[in-house]
Amino acid sequence: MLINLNGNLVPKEKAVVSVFDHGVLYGDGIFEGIRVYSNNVFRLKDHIERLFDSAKFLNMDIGMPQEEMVKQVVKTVKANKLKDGYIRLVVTRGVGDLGLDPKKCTEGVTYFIIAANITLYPEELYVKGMAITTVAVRRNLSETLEPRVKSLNYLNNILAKMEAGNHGSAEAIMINNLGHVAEATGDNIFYFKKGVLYTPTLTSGALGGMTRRTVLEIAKELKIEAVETIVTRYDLYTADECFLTGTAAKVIPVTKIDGRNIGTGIPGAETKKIITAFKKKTTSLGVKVK
Ligand code: PXG
Repeated sequence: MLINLNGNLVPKEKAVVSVFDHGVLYGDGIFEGIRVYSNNVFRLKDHIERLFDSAKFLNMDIGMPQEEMVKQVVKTVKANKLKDGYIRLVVTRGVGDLGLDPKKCTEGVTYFIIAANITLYPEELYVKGMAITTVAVRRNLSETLEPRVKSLNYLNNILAKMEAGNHGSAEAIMINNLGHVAEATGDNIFYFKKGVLYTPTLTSGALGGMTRRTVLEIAKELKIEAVETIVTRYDLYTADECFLTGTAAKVIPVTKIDGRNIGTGIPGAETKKIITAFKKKTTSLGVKVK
């Protein structure tokens, strides 16, 4: 496996970062998780745009234009001959000194790109649907750490995931300080009610997911009414169908929430339509690497 470390392809063993890197010391950094489907890097340019927006929020200069980062990703995928898989792109503030002042990072950002694989949930859950639970840990607030920034601070989500695990659940639904549903720990959430598709607004505390965006585009194409709105647990419990979306998760049906069956307790017909349409898009929308 070859890792792209600051533009150089190096073997896995040599791909190391300094203990004085502020990504390690303070979580001062950002990342993207991107999938490759049949030699197509899905929505690559959109992922890089989101990365640069995260950097902008953190006032971090990535030191290259977006097009160059696209090329670095393509280079890494080609070097690893990755036809289907998962890309992890990380950018940190770079090597500094002790003390959290980012001005100490005078050498510029550190970046690395891993082209490998990922499995989030067991395959059987895609067929029978998953049971998930709401948790006590709240989603980050935009007043503290803006949840739309895909930063290296995922403790909030990790605590939520652990809490779900303690309840025997594979995934958590995260609620914000107002009691509104935000998203899952690494996935956005959608539900169907009387043929209309709903998902929480980004200001509820959701990441602007690429899979979420794709599903909203699919809804438009299939002439399904889709609404971004405030969602509470009531809406989820009384939904006809529910599913999660994410790069790692893809589109996965949810059939039980907090012990309540969603609809009839099996993956819904509308959800299956979305999954079929999503699969088609994964190989057409993006940057080809062959
Ligand atoms: N919300 C959060 C908090 C995320 O981290 C999503 C939603 C879905 O966004 P995309 O753009 O992927 O549709 C994410 C993405 C992992 C992993 O290692 C997590 C994500 C992506 C890839 C891998 O668990 N989260």
